Amino acid sequence: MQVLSRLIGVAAGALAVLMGGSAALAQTIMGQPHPRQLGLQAAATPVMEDLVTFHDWLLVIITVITAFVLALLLICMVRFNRRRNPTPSRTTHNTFIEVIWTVVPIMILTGIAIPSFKLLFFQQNIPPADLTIKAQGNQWYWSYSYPDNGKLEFDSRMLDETDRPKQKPNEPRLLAVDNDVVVPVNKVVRVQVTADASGVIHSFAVPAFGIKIDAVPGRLNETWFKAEHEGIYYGQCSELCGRDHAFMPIAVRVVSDAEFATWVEDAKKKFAREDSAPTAVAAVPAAMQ
Ligand SMILES: [Cu+2]
Repeated sequence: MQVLSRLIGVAAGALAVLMGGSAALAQTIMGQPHPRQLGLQAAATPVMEDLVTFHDWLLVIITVITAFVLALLLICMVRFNRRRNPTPSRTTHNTFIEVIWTVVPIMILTGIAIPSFKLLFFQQNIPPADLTIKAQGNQWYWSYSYPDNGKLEFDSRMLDETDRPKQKPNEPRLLAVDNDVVVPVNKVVRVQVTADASGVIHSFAVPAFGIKIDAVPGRLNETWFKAEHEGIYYGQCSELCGRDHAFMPIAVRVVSDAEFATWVEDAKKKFAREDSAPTAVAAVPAAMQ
């Protein structure tokens, strides 16, 4: 059933792209939820591709089991009800059936466990990274640093509905931020995740990348992604963390190597200037109306 709904979801997405008539729309649909979406967001990393495959595999198994149990129930209800079968059989024990109902579940569980463990190792073993970024959850915004690129640090706050239409009118409400995290395409990016030492637990999650990892004060968690398509990918804090939990989105902009190099140079100047200037304590973004 869900396979069907996934197909409908994909068809609806394709239709939206055709109606919009632009590749840009296809790209935006990739990294964010879209109207009438069913199923998962489109995969943008090898990990998410495997997650989707695994999800679909489980769906097949669940569907077969459910259909089989339903068929057995229906057969029992129709053929062995009191009216049609007034004198029930007293049969107990059937070695063949007992072996079957022991062996088949073992085979099913093995068929789930093998791809599941493979996927788990794929997610957990971080390959040699081309770039490391550090994401810190604060109350209630994310801040990012690029340890490979010197002192490059900045905050990323959600644009409220006063600023977003002016600054980023094409980006979605509640997901657009002032400063995106920028990463190069087709590069392994290691993400170190933590939270403000005096703060609370957050969770760094980007659905199209298949990553979700807790940001815990005083601990450094690690995950990785390798985005295979350029575009903007949105995520949200996925740990109930307090008042503005719903208003601390994550926006990752995946660009070409050349664009990334240019961005790093510009960002160094931009954020260095902001750092050196005497700054007032930035206001926590107000909750949306
Ligand atoms: Cu949070």
